Parts: sequence; C-alpha cells; structure tokens
Amino acid sequence: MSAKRSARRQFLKNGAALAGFAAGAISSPSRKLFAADAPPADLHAYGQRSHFENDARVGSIAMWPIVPGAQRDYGFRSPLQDSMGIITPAPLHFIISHGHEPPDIDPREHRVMIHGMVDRPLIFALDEIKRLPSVSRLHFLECHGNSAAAGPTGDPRKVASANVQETHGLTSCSIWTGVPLSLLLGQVGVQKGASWIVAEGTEEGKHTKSIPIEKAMDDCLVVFGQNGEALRPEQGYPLRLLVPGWQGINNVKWLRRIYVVDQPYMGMMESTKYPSPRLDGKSRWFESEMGPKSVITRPSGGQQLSSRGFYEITGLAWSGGGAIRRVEVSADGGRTWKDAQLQQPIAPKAHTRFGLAWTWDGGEAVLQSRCTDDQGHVQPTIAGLAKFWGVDMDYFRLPATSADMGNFNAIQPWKVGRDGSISNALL
Ligand SMILES: Nc1nc2c(c(=O)[nH]1)N[C@H]1C(S)=C(S)[C@@H](COP(=O)(O)O)O[C@H]1N2
Ligand SMILES: [Mo]
Repeated sequence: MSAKRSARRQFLKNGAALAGFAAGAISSPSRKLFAADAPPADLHAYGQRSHFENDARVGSIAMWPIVPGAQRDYGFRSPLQDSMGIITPAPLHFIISHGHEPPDIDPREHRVMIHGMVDRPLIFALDEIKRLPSVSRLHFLECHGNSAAAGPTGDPRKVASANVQETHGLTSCSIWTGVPLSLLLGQVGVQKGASWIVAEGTEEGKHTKSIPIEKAMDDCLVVFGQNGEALRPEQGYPLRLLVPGWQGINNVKWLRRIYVVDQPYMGMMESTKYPSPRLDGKSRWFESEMGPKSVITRPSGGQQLSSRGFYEITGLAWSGGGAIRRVEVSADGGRTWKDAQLQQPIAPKAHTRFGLAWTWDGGEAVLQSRCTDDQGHVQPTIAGLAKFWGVDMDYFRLPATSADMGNFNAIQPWKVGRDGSISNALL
C-alpha cells in the first residue's frame, strides 16, 4: 500500500475517534478542523502554512550571456521584511544558481569523490557520510552580490521604493547538519604541500570553487540537513559544502567532488564573474570573508506606519568574522545612536536578531542600524566604504560596472515620511 493511502487511513481512524468524542465535549472551532470540507489528509502528512500567509521569494530566472551555453541564472531573494527570529524557512531561503536548473539527484546513487594530493582517494556514498558523527550549526549564507547586484527593479541601492527583500534578500540563515570537512579530509590523508581544495557541483555547468586548505580544515561542513530536514533541491540536495562566513559562491551545492591541489584552480566563476572590478581596471580576487552587516527589517522600505506611537525597531545583523557583539540603532539620521537589545541565541557567523523600542512622533525620521562583531569590526557608512575602496560617492551612482561590485555592507538608512511611508534613503 502506498504511503499516501496509509496516511489517509490513519487520518480516517483519528477523525472517527475525534468525531465520537466531539459529540459530547468539543466546541465547534475544534470540530471544524476535521469537518467534511477540511483539506485531504495528504496535506497534513507534510504540513502546509495557513492560506492567509503569502510571503514568497521574488526573483528572476534571467538569461546570462557571459557563460557560453548557459541558459539561465537563478536569483531569488528572501522576504526578510516579514522574517521572524533568525531562521529562514527552507522554502524561503534565497537561491543563486548560475545557469543551470537544480539537478534531480537520487540520494541513493549520489557519490562524492575526494582525490588529488591525498594518500587514499575515496568515494563516499551519502549513507557513509551520514554514519559519521554529525554536527548542527547555525550559519548565514550571503551572496557577495547582496545589496549590489541588480535585482528585479535594477540596482536596489539606487531605487527609492526598494524594500529589504530587494536590498538585502540574498542572505538567509539556517541550522545546517552535516559532518566537518576536516573529518573527511582526515580519512583521505592530505599530503604535504597541498594548499587548496577545489569543490565541484553536479549540475550541468559543474560549478567549481577553490578554497584554501586552512579554511577547509577549520570550520567547513559537508551538509545534508537544513532546519531539521533534508536540504531542499534549490539548496543543494542531497549534499552541499558549507563555508561559514565566506562569500556564498564557496558553498558548492550538489557537491560531488573535492580535488586537493597546491594552487587555486581559477574555475570559470571565480575567474570571470566574481572578482570585483575596480575603477583602476584591477580586480579584487579571492576576497572571501563577508564583512559585518545589518539591516532593519521592520519598519523598512515599502512598509507603512499606521499611526503615531510605539514601534519596535527590529532587524538582523551578521558578520563573516564571528559573532555579533553590538548593534546600535539611530532614528535621527545618525546624530545619536542607542544600543539595541540582541536576542539569543547569538552564534558566530549567523544572523542575530536585534530590537529597540521607538516612539514615532509623526515627524520625518531616518532609521538605521550599525553592527560590530567580536573582532571589533564595525559596519561602515556608504561614505566610509567609498573611502575604504578609494572611490568617490559617484562610483555608486554611476550605472556602469559598479553594480557588480560585491561585498557591499554599508549601513542602510530607511526614511520615514510624515505620512508614515518608508523609503530607501541610501543614495
Ligand atoms: N553547484 C553550485 N553551487 C553553488 C552555486 C551554483 O550556481 N552551483 N551558486 C553559488 C552562489 S554564487 C551562492 S550565493 C550560493 C547560494 O546558495 P543558495 O542558493 O543555497 O542560497 O550557492 C553557491 N553554490
Ligand atoms: Mo553568489
């Protein structure tokens, strides 16, 4: 008998038992849950959200002509404006996939090979990896193009009507379950002189990324779980690499191969698309760690304050350098700052939720947040970032290549108008 039919039978049994009981004691709201017009049992076998809830990813599957033969580029942003706490539900996790559909992989047939400068090259089946001692860790992922790469309405930094999904939606945070990469590398025995690994995905385009061996041995994970269940196909089912705190591109999905080598591989992605262009014609390569960054998610761009009075200003902060130690919030355009409260848990290289009480007096206000990580690194203003990169502010205003400049972690100001409307006041 199919699982579906047995679930239905179980449901009918439960329903019958409840109906008998309901005749005497249960009030009408409970009875309604099992009324004749209730959804079929299959809907309860794997839970659905209420039909009143409609948060969704927004994005595009764009043509991406740089890659020969590639058809599409997936870029879907997470609805952070409605996020609660710090976990991103898997169906709302942002997606970046270069040029190819998420492959449909049978986990029983999936293998990952580790070879190159090793004593014992090995091929692992998924079950063999799952037999090893696993860990579960809270980590954010962020595409280095977050807040910079053009979204559905253009460069989100320049669009006054942009909401936080458009400006910051290429980051998400999950509890990832898997095994330390160092454990697998220990089993194959990394040889002296090996200094990089090259990780490769299974999809048609074989996304590859070089990662220094020190990072591979440090805190990288080979993960099969996301928020208590198997990874979603969009996130790399059945196996992906997790490289905590580093640019999203390192987190190779549909992982099938790790090649241990003594120099970076200069794969197509890392040599053509991801180096950040500079005005002097040079590029920044292998910048990996994501800087400290935060954003107010409520009240935020596109939302509307309904009346004067109390609002909690709340948002998310994260840093590739470690744990968030402090978040300050300003409601007066940066003249004064107050320490926001940080909600537990505060994990290294994970989204951290902050909140600060605020009373809107009906006047104009500019809301912004600034975070500091446990290495003492402080999130910069856009002017500070321009200075750091040796460019002037026009650099961000010009349409040119600046749209591709990644690792943009400037403070995000939201402007509250007298009518309670909120808009993007970055540029
Ligand atoms: N195999 C494979 N892995 C990949 C990619 C890809 O296109 N193919 N995109 C990378 C990029 S650029 C990012 S930002 C992250 C996004 O992870 P997510 O789609 O799970 O959010 O995956 C990385 N891993
Ligand atoms: Mo990315």
